[in-house]
Amino acid sequence: MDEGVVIRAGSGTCRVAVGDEVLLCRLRGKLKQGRQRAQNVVVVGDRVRVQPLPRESEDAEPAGVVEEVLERRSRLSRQAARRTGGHIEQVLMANLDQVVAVQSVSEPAPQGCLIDRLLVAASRYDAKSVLCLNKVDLDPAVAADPRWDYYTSLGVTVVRTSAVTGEGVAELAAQLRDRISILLGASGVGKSSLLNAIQPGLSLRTGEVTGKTGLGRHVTTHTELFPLRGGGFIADSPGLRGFDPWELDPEELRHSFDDFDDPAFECRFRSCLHRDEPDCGVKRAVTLGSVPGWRHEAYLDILRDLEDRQRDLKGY
Ligand SMILES: Nc1nc2c(ncn2[C@@H]2O[C@H](COP(=O)(O)OP(=O)(O)OP(=O)(O)O)[C@@H](O)[C@H]2O)c(=O)[nH]1
Ligand SMILES: [Mg+2]
Ligand SMILES: [Zn+2]
Repeated sequence: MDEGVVIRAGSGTCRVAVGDEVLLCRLRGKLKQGRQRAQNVVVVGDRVRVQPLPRESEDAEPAGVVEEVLERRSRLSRQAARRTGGHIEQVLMANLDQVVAVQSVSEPAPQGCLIDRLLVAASRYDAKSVLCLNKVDLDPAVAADPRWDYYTSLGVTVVRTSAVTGEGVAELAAQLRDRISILLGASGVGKSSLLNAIQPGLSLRTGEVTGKTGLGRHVTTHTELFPLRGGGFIADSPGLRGFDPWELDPEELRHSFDDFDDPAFECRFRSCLHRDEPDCGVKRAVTLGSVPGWRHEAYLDILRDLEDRQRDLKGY
């Protein structure tokens, strides 16, 4: 039996890279049983044992059967959207080292706190994080906003890129080398374009951003993992509409905002959620300017969602 890496997963089938070959595989029936929902049995990045099937003809696609999914050393999960089932873990990728949160400076313009949500998820799963600010050619002033450098102080690597001019692309490629990463961000921010720039020949499909709404068209429809020539793997993914980290409670959320740690020592209540409580050190830090207001807003936004969800679960 061969060991390989899942580079693309569908329902009941997946593509597995075994050495230089890619096998179209179905899953052994017993794998689909158990408590786990079918969509999470095998995800991109999973290491699997595969039984190759005999070739039916010379030009038939190599095929096999996934017999076993090896234990995941890490994963990145979110809460499935309500319309697809509510309180269900959706594993986006397994065995990753790094999350690259991609945001364009314009077209689409930075939206709310998606970046902060992705960084929370990365820290929740102990993945390294990179913030890639793309399309810097379109609006150098937004690209230069010190807000982005604030993330550097949180331990995030910030890279400014343009898939069109090539600016910063080598720097991004250097961050990906020898690591297993996933590109995440809204539709149209340029994830696939960046991969095409990093590795010409991938020829991933990209799409215009709609003029009227300024939103992407959800061109990429599957998460797919690609080996990088310089070493490492990178996954491209479909544009996100939002991101709810899986199984995060308010307590953990506070701890994933590292910049709140110091000011939180000054909160009157140890259990302070930095919202309506009196004598809150974090709110004071916002007033004094040492924590930016938008970080506090992002935190409150995620907190509100977590609490809404907990309320839904309890059924009131
Ligand atoms: N000006 C400029 N345009 C870019 C840049 N990067 C990408 N684009 C354009 O932005 C549009 C969307 O790019 P895609 O690469 O398809 O975006 P995506 O993030 O993969 O989008 P989804 O697959 O829908 O999630 C395309 O028209 C690209 O040509 C950039 O750095 N500068
Ligand atoms: Mg894409
Ligand atoms: Zn507080």
